[in-house]
Amino acid sequence: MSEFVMTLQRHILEQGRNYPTATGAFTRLLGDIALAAKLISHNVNKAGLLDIVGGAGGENVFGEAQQKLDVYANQAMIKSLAFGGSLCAMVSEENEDVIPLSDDYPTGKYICHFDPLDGSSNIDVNVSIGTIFSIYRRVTPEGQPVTDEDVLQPGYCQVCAGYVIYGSSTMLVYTTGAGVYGFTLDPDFGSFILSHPKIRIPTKGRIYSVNIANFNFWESGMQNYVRWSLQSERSDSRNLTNRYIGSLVADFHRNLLKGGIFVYPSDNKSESGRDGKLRLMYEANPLAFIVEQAGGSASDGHTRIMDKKPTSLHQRTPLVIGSKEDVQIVEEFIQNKRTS
Ligand code: AHM
Ligand code: MG
Repeated sequence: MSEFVMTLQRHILEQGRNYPTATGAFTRLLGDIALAAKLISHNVNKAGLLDIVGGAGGENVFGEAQQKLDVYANQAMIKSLAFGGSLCAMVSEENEDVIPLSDDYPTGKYICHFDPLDGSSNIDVNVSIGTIFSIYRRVTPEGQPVTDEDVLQPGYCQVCAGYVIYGSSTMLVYTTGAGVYGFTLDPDFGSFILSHPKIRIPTKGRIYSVNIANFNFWESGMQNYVRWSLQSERSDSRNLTNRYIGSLVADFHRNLLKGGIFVYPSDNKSESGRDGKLRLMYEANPLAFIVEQAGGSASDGHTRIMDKKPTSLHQRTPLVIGSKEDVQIVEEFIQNKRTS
């Protein structure tokens, strides 16, 4: 064996060597996230078998307590992260407020925002779903209660972001600002093994991912973009192809590896549609950090996602994310700088 296998744990430790004053808290935190990912992956994989999809409550055929998978995933994240001593706050898409940490355990300087199981409409039909996470360092003094200043930091303050995709295999992809690395869970060893080092997204791609059923609710700029993408004779002579799973992590992951763009723009379907559908803190910011580290970009059509100053935990944002040149094209259409 010329090279020893690179597990996620070894990778985090090696990256930590660049920070001689590191306390190990961050390494522990990522280890806790990996543990939650394994628990969730295990349950996602036996979802049909154990009849744990569907409503929470009751027992399955084996007499085990049933839990909806998204409830389970949220609990798995909370319980895995709560006691490691690295965090001073946790924020979940599934909880309205900041999740309190028990006084019985030590706390640390990090804050973790997460969407425990994104793409929940796909749970019951065996389509890839994912967990997304984002880590910040607190800005107020340690030992004090956390404030909005700590939990509502802009995306450019993230120290780490990642996602886990529960697909044909389970993968964890993360960045700490020094490139993007993907690890595949080896079910035999129970370890995440480095399978995708230094992921780079092509500067332009062929794939565009949008929910075309919302066409009539979009602003004219977005409609013009899709009309343009349907033309066979475009000036860039690329044959575009549409791929939309409706599971953000899966759509994003495919486009990250193959090149392309995912757009969930603002719409006038409802009052809140103006802000799009996806959440700034749990979905847009972490994926924006990853895509930028891979050479792509992310915007709300006008502003870089990571420059947006959050005003509330569950704030929504329109999202244009993927290959750099493709994001630029969509921005030009959305800003009505071009119409064809
Ligand atoms: P969720 O957090 O309730 O699962 O919703 C987010 C999901 C994303 O995974 C996906 O990109 C989007 O909703 C799909 O929305 P739509 O069905 O409107 O196209
Ligand atoms: Mg979500």
